[in-house]
Amino acid sequence: MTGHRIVVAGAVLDRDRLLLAQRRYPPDLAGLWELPGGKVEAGESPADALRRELREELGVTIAVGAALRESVALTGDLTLVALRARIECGTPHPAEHEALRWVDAPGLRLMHDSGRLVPADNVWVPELLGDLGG
Ligand code: 523
Repeated sequence: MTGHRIVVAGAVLDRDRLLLAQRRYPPDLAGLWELPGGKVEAGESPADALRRELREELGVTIAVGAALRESVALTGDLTLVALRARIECGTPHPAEHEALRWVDAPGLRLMHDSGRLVPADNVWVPELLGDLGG
């Protein structure tokens, strides 16, 4: 398993809305919107890593739920997975992102169709639209 790393992203859901975060880096992803998250560190589960990342990046405490079905092979040895999450405590603020935005199903579809999502995250849109009732 050396050299193989998991990146975990959070599908933070609140009723009929999903939280998106606008990346600042690297240049090819800057300005695009993602499910916030980051790399799983040694000794962490993906759920642990997501709780840590969203505390650091957004200042919230989350409860982690079921994984989204698809995972994505990124460049290098990174595999991207997504876990559903719900905010238990706090209001999200962008400590590391350019901005945050809550979108409903039409809003998510618009972000997807206009090419404003980070490329890898497009794979989750159909399943997320189902969650959002769209
Ligand atoms: N993605 C991605 N979608 C997505 C996330 C959270 C991450 O495609 N929703 C990609 C972007 C990077 C890689 O996964 O190529 C690592 O994500 P990053 O930079 O958010 O992870 P960090 O913050 O742990 O990484 P460093 O700050 O670079 O250590």
